[in-house]
Amino acid sequence: MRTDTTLAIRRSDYTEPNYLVETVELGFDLDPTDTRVAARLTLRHNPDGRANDIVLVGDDSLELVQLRMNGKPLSRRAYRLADNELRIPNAPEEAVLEIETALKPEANTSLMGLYVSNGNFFTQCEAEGFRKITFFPDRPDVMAKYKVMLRANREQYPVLLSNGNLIEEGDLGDGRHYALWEDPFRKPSYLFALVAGKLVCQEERCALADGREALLQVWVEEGNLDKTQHAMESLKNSIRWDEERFGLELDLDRFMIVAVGDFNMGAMENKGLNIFNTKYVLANPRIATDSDYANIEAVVGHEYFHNWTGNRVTCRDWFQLSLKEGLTVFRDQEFSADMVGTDSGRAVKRIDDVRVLRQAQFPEDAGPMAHPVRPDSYLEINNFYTVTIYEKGSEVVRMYQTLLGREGFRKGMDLYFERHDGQAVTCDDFRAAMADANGRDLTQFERWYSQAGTPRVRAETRYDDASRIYEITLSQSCPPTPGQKTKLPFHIPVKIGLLDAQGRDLPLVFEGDLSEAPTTRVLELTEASQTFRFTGIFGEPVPSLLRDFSAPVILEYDYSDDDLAFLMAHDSDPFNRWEAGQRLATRHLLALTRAVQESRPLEEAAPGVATFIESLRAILNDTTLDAAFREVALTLPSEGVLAEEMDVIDPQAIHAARQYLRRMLARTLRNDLVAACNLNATTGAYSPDAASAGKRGLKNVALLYLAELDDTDSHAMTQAQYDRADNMTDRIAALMGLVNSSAPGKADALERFYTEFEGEALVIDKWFSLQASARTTHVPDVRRLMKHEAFNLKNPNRARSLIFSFCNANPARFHAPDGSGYEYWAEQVIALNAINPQVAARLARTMDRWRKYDRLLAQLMKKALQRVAEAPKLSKDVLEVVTKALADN
Ligand code: B3K
Ligand code: ZN
Repeated sequence: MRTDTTLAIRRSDYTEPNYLVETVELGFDLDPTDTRVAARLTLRHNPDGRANDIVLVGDDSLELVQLRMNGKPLSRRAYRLADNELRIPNAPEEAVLEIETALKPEANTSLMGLYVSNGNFFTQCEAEGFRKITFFPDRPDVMAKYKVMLRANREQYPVLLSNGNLIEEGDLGDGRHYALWEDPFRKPSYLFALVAGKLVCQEERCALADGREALLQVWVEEGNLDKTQHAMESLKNSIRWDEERFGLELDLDRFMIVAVGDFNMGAMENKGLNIFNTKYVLANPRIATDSDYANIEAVVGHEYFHNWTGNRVTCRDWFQLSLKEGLTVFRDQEFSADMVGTDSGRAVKRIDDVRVLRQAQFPEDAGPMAHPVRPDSYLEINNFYTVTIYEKGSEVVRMYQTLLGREGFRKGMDLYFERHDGQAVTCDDFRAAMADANGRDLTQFERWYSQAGTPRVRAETRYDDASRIYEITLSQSCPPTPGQKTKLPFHIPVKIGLLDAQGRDLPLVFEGDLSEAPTTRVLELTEASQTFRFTGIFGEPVPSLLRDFSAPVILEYDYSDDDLAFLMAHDSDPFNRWEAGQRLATRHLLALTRAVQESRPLEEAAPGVATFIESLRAILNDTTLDAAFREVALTLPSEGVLAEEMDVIDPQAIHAARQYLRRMLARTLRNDLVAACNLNATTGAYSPDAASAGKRGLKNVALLYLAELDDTDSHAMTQAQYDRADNMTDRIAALMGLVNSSAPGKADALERFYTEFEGEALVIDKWFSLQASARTTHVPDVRRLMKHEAFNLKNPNRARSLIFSFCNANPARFHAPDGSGYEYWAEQVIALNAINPQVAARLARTMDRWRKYDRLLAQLMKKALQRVAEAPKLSKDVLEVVTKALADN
């Protein structure tokens, strides 16, 4: 098998570019089968660069039609073109290059570079897509000013968009027209974008804090203008929020969002011309759920916030990706939290974010693709747009705020922009700004960037009755990860509180420092082990540790069941209140899982479970708590999170145990659940605001518990909600209840749903996804759905809705003991590899944890991985993932 490690790009190999590009003029003659691109680049030798070689990169798919330097055609001997590199040796200090390339956008199924989606042109250049358009020093530390001329048939492509300001537009005769765009800001090539086609827009003028006015537009295909309002509101809220929270203003006169149905990721922050997956733009109550609304707000915010964190200050090289992504995720998380406003609303947002981290990033950190927030090497950079770079990266940024306080963090941000506006910089530069603005030594904090793996923090406590001293000893360790056997201690902020017997927070006085007595403190753990002493503690308290999840670690403490029930009922930190419930649930679920494995009766397997359900009853009925909080508190840890808690993963046993507990809960709390459904019915016109969404969320969690009973009452209730629903949130929840049951109306509901929404691609995605993750769906059913007329492997949303949902969100069926799920997976990875390597590589990641499964499953998984590894014409993307999965380390 190939292990092309020599192809790896290493962070330590970084060198400055030989040449800098001052200006880029691009002329596009757009045609789906033969697009011509004329590029005119002015280059200057970089004093810090090494040789006088101009080095440009261009993809295999590019045809080089013409190449001229300083007005003269370059002879074939004056440059070298090999392995995607165009090198002009001994070039002059200043050079004007004119490059003409020919491309075939319609044949481009990778959705990188210039491609066609539903007849319209779009680009995606991050990370290395610009090289599919022209030969260029396609690296983020080369920043230039762009002027872009677009020419195309007017009837087919009435709208022509690119970055920056529209300078001129007009007719070319012969049925064609043109538009000339100029971006006043220097930018790296990955932020270039163009859009051309039949599109319409909703637009608004928006007053900015400095008195200027900006034109905001949301562009969509005809027929979708009834679905753009929420994106527009989200954009305006984002603009206001960044002004208020960070003093950052929109620097353009015009800001555009364009929705496209074929897109590899969520969205892209191209300067002034954000391109979005339709999933994160289009919404109205008929087609979008509450979480769609929330996601749209978050992604619109995220891309907008990139305008400063990413675009104005960008990355020196792709190893620094988290510099912009971790920071921008942190910013979008804070934005969403501020938009909810209430303390408990903020906590629910925090809980949701931590759930994602645990569900996806912790396993990544424990698997073969584990990498530091600032990786050291890669084969294919697209494989590093990971939950580690994004979500763990955001946690790392959040820790600065926890350590420095909100104001200190803001000072650090201000200094970062003061120093680096217009530059391409590193994660070290960001850390230096935080340290210098606050006079803090953050040297050790660097290890969060360089060491992979999820640290474990073990807490031990001791109470001394005589001296009234309470001691907390924190010890940290971090498991080995590929290429990193041993780790040095991290700088970990551990936020804590202590609860007295009545559940009240105690003042926290450090031994020897009576100056302050707050009820929450951030302990800074920097050694392998440290002890913190609190004085004046009358009676042994219950510790509330890692409040608000103050660091991305696994916290271990020997809580008794009673302690956890107590925290569940009293902790003033809503995150830890939720966390206590999750710890208890996990404990019981793991006990039940073991009983399933050993064929012991489940009734006796988890003795404390009845008490736990009573604690949940109290929360369910506590109307002083937000509905959204009650919803998350009632949600059991997912099968994936439970799997990570086991030494050897047994998906069937986990599933059986979780189902058992869900049914038991439904039986025990039946009346309370029915009441919750009734009390939380929302009336009047649909609104996606947090309070209404919270009510629907609680009601639907309750409904889905009841649906577990699979009896005539629950069938009737679910069917009634399905029939009456006037919004997608309620409708899809009811459909899920029906599909996972034996309700007589289930087939009919599925069919009606399809017919009603046939024209709404995003809803049909939900229809596929819901079936793919239903427990009644087995491998043959997924294969059958693949043959459905609406299935299309080339559309990433559709592929994700069926294939990914089955492989990643239906563990009990995917891990069928006969290995049929794995065979299906291998076939799909291989098929996607030929179409879209990025999407294929994402799917390939499903097998990351194969070594953790029981021996029989692991062998079958390994076989499937080998089958993929040996497939012909494997992309670098897939090769990297499967090679790392199979490697011994
Ligand atoms: N920066 C883009 C991601 C581009 C992915 C390239 N494979 C989206 C975002 O994080 O905002
Ligand atoms: Zn981003």
